[in-house]
Amino acid sequence: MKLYGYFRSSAAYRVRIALNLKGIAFETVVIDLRAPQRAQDSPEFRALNPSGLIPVLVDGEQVISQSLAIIEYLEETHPQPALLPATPLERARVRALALAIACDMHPLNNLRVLNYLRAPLHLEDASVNDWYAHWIAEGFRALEQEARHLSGDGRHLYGTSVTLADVCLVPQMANAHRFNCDISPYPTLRAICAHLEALPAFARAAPQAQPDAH
Ligand SMILES: N[C@@H](CCC(=O)N[C@@H](CS)C(=O)NCC(=O)O)C(=O)O
Repeated sequence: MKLYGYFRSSAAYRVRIALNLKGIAFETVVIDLRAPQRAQDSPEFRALNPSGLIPVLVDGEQVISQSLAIIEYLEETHPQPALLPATPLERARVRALALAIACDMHPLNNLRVLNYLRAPLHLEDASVNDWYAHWIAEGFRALEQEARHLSGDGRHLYGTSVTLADVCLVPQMANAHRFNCDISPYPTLRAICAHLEALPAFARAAPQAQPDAH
């Protein structure tokens, strides 16, 4: 399998974690999102994914976009270890946590959104950083409440084993660190991430562990 990604892409980070957890070998194709490269805008990459977003997984002849769709594909093709629980209700709870991050938080702070705030809308860096921190705080405040009820051991966002929710949480926390957001109000989320980040599958997927980070 080939994963089109970039060390700083938190959506690609989710997929790297899932691939590692499931023990699936993959090759990374680096799509450098930074100007002036902006490889996401190249005709070759747009032919693969017209939205110009990473990650993209290529499995044989098949091209799959959207990190959560990719992870659900991996879950169905490589069921063990399971990232979704056994019952429909539990699966809905885990997906709700994952979607709270992937749909309600992450898109608001994506690179192209920040670039739009800076260029056409002329926002200063300080205002863009406030925007970033605001949406992190909105999302994490709610997730901290959820985690207090749903974590079974203070080491996982849901229950007592690694799920799709954890796969989304750790990269989002990395984004919060990168943009110097105040994460002191979220002790439960911080404890969960501290545990997860030390697991080999998460550690190998971390941005700083990727060859393109250097
Ligand atoms: N919903 C998509 C989001 C993908 C996404 O936003 N990727 C970012 C990197 S984390 C990207 O490619 N940004 C390029 C840009 O903003 O120009 C997913 O989960 O895969």
